[in-house]
Amino acid sequence: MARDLALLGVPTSAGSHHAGQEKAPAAFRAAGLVEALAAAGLSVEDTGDLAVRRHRPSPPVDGVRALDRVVEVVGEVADRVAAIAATGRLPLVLGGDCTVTLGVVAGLARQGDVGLAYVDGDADLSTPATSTSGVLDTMGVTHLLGDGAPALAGVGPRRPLLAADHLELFGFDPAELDTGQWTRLVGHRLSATPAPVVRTDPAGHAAAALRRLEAAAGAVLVHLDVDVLGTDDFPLANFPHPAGLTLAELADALAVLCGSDALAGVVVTEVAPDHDPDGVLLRRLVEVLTAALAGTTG
Ligand SMILES: [Mn+2]
Repeated sequence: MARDLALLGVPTSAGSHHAGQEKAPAAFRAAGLVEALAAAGLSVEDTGDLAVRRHRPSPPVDGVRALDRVVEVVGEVADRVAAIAATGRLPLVLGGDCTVTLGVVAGLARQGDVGLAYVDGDADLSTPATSTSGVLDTMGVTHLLGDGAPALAGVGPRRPLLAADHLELFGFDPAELDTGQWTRLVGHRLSATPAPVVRTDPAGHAAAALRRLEAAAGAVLVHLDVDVLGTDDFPLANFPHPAGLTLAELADALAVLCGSDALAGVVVTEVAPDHDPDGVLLRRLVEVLTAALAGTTG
């Protein structure tokens, strides 16, 4: 699989509950991501990082916190991703919190049609009107679907950024969704494969989700929020998800998703390096990512 990757770091925790995720791009590099990709035979250019945006406590306005900062970083991500994609390379984007994915989708959408495999411990279907936290990284899918704060839902070349059939929710913990989130999931007729279902056949369910995305869209972006992993075994994420997938289950699913001929990019979010001071977990994640991108899993 000859692939040219362009790595972009987005060190932001502006859209999160607290600081820490802004350290993730540097931690990925320290864990040897670039060298591992190259050793696996992939061509990779490290295009560097955007400016650091560390979380600042701020009161909610119209139900959301830090909207201006998040809109700013999302716009910068969109510009950089569009520039990478225009050169024919695959963006490998290292967040940062989950709002980074809005910018990746917006950037790829400038090039054409894109579908999204949303591998995440949550459905991120909170809304400004119903959220008790006002934290924007709990509302990413809401904004992708054109709802929520207009400044964020409108960051891309079209609104909604994604039609409902261009989205696959994959690996979320069903216990994390409140009745409002379930109602929006069903109301949009979203395709959803929660963690207990993924676990029965990770590769098979990933293949089914991929087939649906490839049929609906010309290109497929893979979003990986590491909180899809069970945090009792693999406590790398910002927010704990005890009922998440094992790393082996994720590896099987990710290999299928990243094996798509329509793969248009990968974005990894919510890594909290402070939870992994020796980099042990991150090095294991780097192995999984590298194998998935190089097609060498199993
Ligand atoms: Mn998320």
